[in-house]
Amino acid sequence: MAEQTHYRICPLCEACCGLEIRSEGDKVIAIRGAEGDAFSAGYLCPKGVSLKDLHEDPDRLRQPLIKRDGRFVPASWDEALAEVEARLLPILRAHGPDAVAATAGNPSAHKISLLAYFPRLVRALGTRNVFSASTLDQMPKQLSSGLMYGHWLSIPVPDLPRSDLLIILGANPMISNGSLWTVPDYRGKAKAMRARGGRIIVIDPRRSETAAAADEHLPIKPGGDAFLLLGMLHTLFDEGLVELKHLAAHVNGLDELRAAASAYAPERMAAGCGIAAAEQRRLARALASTPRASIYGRIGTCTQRFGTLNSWLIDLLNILTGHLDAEGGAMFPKAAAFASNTQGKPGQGKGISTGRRHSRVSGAPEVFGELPITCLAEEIETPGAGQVRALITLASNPVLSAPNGPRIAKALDALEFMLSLDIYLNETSRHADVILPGLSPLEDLHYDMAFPQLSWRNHARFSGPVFARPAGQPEEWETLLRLAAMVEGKDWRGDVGALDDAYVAADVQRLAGEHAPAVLAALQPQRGPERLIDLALRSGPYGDRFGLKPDGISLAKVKAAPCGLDLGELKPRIPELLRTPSGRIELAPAALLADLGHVDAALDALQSAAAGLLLIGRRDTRSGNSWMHNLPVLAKGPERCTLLVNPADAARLGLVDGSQGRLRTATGELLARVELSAEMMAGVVSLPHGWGHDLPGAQLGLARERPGVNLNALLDDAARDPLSGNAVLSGVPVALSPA
Ligand SMILES: Nc1nc2c(c(=O)[nH]1)N[C@H]1C(S)=C(S)[C@@H](COP(=O)(O)OP(=O)(O)OC[C@H]3O[C@@H](n4cnc5c(=O)[nH]c(N)nc54)[C@H](O)[C@@H]3O)O[C@H]1N2
Ligand SMILES: Nc1nc2c(c(=O)[nH]1)N[C@H]1C(S)=C(S)[C@@H](COP(=O)(O)OP(=O)(O)OC[C@H]3O[C@@H](n4cnc5c(=O)[nH]c(N)nc54)[C@H](O)[C@@H]3O)O[C@H]1N2
Ligand code: SF4
Ligand SMILES: [Mo]
Repeated sequence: MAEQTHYRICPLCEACCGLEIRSEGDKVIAIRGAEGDAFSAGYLCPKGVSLKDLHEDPDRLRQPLIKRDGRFVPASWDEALAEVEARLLPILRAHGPDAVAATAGNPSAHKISLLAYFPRLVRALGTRNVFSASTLDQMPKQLSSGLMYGHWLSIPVPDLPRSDLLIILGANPMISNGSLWTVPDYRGKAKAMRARGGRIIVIDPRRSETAAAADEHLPIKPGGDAFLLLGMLHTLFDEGLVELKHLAAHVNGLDELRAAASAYAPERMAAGCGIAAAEQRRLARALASTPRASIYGRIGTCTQRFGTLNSWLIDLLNILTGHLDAEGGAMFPKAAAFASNTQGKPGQGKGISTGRRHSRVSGAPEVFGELPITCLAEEIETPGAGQVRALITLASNPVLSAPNGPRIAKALDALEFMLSLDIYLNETSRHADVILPGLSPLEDLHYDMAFPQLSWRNHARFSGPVFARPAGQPEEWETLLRLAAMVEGKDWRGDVGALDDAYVAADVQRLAGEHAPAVLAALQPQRGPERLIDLALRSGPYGDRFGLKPDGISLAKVKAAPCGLDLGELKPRIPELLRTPSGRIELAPAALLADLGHVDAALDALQSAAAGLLLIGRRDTRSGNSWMHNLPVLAKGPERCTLLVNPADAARLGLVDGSQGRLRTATGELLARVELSAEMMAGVVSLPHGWGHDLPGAQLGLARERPGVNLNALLDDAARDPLSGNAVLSGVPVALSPA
């Protein structure tokens, strides 16, 4: 059989690497980075290689499963969907839309089939009980960005290739490959930047791989970032370092901000962050005095009580030093498709709002159309009108990935019906009544909707499937559309293309008004995601406008470049990007100023708290959240689910390397293998998340051999950033003793 070469974008993390995949018949022969890729230029990590193992994994589901008398049995697609209809619709009819909850997990952000079509199902359901991994991750940054710039995905990224100073907080791109910053080969780019004299400073409780490869590492008390950032903000005003430069005409609220900042002298903040006042001032001065510089914070700064404040303060530091929207600073990408900050009237908009609904039990406000995923269990457990009785999970494994996973597992068993769209029978989907499998990534087409909005360089890339999907197995968008139609009482068994036509016609009508018929005709005969991509590209900022701009791009043009189209380096976008009602950057949103009022109380509480250990997480190159531990190429090598303990702490507690340590919090208790590590700041221990694969009923043969333990069994699901609803996953007090 002839060997074939395919170019394919990796869907496994935010780096979005272009891969070169060689195949023979239905076998993968080799996977490597595509040297000619317009965006990632040959980079890949071991997870990219694992796409072969994922494709071949015997545990990966290829057929729907229905639970009968407590056991899963294989079913046809028709049988499985009919089962959903028979069990889900009566619940909806009897108890109303809020009785059905839906949760979308991390892979949903990486698959257009899921990201574009999940909202169709959610709208059809009409439920307020929508949850996602966003409230375990980046919701604070989305909220602060929305409040400041007017849209949830207007998030600036460091312009590393032209930068001379980058300060990183709470991110480890050397291992994570970047987050809210699509930057394949961070390692190479950082090395090149330093080789030409640039400097990188990393602020992290652990001397992470990124810190080890930087010019400086400053350990910070977990959860202490708000204090450091406020100390730096204070310094900028106090020392007359504020220089808005090109942004001067585009900001609101500078006076309110100056007044608010005056209370946070670095000397007072030092106790909260563990970083001396002189160091806080030095960091602020370095940022202000380096012409091309930025500060970037990621998940470590979001998964805290003050996640939204941190996210805001980071952008404020960039703005007040004139580094936002400036070359070498923090810049806004301009995506070719799907970016709300390229749609509508440039420079002004409706802004964002939160709290249009609230969760029933805790009263948590809706943010970006969702409720905090840490509210899921209580919404199932608590009786009364609006109680959640059925759940649809989409690529979501909250039993391992959300705080108090064991409570969630128990709650799932109390549901009247649960449907999982997942590719594994795992810790969460084992609770389902029906599982509908997705495709292997190699059987799916790929276009990133979200990540070009966060990319180090503008680009557009598409990849088609490497292999044909198995006969009879639908693409996931088709399944989602059938489910949406089912819920809406339409004929869901018929032609899925016709269902798609109806949804798209409504979208195009909104977008194009009187031109809708012509636009729809121009998109023929495409269907599904390809039609959405073509529509978005052609009507987007580089698009051909359906012929009005003949040099512009379309899906056909992107497809004609199998290694992608480069759309150039990042360019300044203010004021065009702004979508606030004022048409300015809001420096001092009222909700954020109000939350500042809680910082003092937190500082007092910190000072009176007994000095104990604080628990943080970590990521590993050969792991991807909770679901890649069943792939041989990633599972090999040393045990990864270990508890990193500073040697001095270990000695004090009587723990030796390799021994079992007992971790205890108010929420749970577990045993973890201790690994002594001088990387850890004294008083801080680290356990990775996404482990605990020994739960009964899951079908993950390899992962079960070395299951690890579930960090989230220790974390309190009541601990949230009240503004964004984001879970607190870092800096959690924990007791540790020899087992
Ligand atoms: N303590 C702690 N907890 C954390 C974190 C942390 O740092 N510390 N990180 C958080 C973060 S940032 C995130 S994003 C979440 C992630 O947590 P989740 O959103 O739960 O996502 P994953 O753990 O990646 O699990 C993905 C699920 O999707 C399934 N899946 C994979 N591919 C497909 C597909 O193509 N189709 C379908 N239908 N299903 C698929 C997998 O089998 C798995 O069940 O975890 C969070 N949890
Ligand atoms: N290999 C691999 N790559 C991944 C993933 C994976 O599981 N494995 N997951 C993907 C996902 S879903 C995401 S969201 C991204 C996340 O990507 P990153 O944001 O880069 O996340 P981490 O690698 O967890 O790095 C977070 C850092 O924050 C530090 N930290 C913890 N608490 C604090 C604190 O209070 N303050 C400060 N300043 N630092 C703190 C931790 O020590 C850690 O070094 O990674 C993605 N990439
Ligand atoms: S860094 Fe690895 S997992 Fe992420 S996109 Fe690239 S190859 Fe895939
Ligand atoms: Mo994430």
